Amino acid sequence: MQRTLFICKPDCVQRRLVGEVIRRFESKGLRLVALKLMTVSRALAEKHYAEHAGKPFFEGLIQFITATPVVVGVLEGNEAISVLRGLMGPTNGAAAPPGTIRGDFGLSRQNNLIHGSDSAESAAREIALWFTPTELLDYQLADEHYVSGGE
Ligand code: IDP
Repeated sequence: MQRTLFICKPDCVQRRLVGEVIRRFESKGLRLVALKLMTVSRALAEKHYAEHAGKPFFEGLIQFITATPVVVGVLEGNEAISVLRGLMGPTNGAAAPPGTIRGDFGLSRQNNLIHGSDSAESAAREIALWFTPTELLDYQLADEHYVSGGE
């Protein structure tokens, strides 16, 4: 079992696509272990995107992510990190394949609806950045055995 962080970015919230995006996570079999609606401070945004500091798109990205609320959450499941990345699609919405969130709903590189951790190290760092340990809930779903069990 892995945990991964996702963010429904401001464009996702503004376009009322949060329900559609979370529906895809649930349909796939991922389990929500944390979820909240919040406005992102500049300090948090800069920490979250620290690896991009200094890049030409960095300031625009910080402005974008702090402008209006986001929905941020943690998902758990078998290979949750790569499963979420697959559901998202590649960064540029214009190039993302149909069937992915970015491929189905956008044409932008920056306003690409969704963030998902890209490695186990990023997931651990990002979950600790956005959530306190008590906000991460431990529970089972009734269909877990059918969704993730077997070979
Ligand atoms: P990812 O979200 O697909 O993992 P990263 O390369 O980690 O992509 O970039 C983080 C975020 O920065 C992207 O999701 C996107 O919002 C923004 N971004 C990345 N590259 C560009 C760009 O060339 N122009 C504008 N924004 C960009």
